[in-house]
Amino acid sequence: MACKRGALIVLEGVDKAGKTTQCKKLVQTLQQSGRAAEMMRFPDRTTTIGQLISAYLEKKSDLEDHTVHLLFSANRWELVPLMKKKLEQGTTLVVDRYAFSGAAFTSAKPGFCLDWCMQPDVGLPKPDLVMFLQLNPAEAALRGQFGEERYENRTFQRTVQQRFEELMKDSSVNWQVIDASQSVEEVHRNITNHSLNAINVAQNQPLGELWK
Ligand code: DGP
Repeated sequence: MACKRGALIVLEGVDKAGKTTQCKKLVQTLQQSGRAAEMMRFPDRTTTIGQLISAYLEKKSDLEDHTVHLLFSANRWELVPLMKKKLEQGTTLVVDRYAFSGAAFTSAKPGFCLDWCMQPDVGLPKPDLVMFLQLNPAEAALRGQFGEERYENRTFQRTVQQRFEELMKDSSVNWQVIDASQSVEEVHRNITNHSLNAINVAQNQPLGELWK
């Protein structure tokens, strides 16, 4: 019998929502329960394209806005063969940010519409589940100052949040909103429940294509 495919699970949210912590905990819990699971993150700063993006985010270089948008997308596409291979082998992928961050962050810049921003990512592997870690700006502020990287300021993040809300209206994507103001353990329990469901459903379904 062919091995059942893994699920593609994405965590999204504005900065400070706790995505990275929750991705790591989810992978650990899945592994401890005997399931094959690995974490990925976008941007993946280790590739050649990722290094260009990293320098841009650290403000060590300036790149034209359309250009950097396409680089972020290219960084996801270059990992697609590896993602598909792992999923086919039965490994569940827990991904810290994906095309939704791509569309939300660039479309928060003046002169960009959401539709244009989504186009380069059309056809990427479609997540079986996208969890949006919801945290209002006041709660995010309590979690400390933003760092020094590009995009890390409150006004920009508020616009990003609005763009995510637009994206969540798309019912072709399995969105789940998670209240990220709860304790780390409570958020983890919620995320684990949704993920176990998605893993069960994904086993019997082919991998889809995003925004198609
Ligand atoms: P992180 O490594 O998760 O801190 O993400 C780096 C920053 O880049 C964060 O502010 C969100 C932003 N970002 C992530 N993906 C994209 C993307 O595809 N396009 C744009 N413009 N920004 C992105």
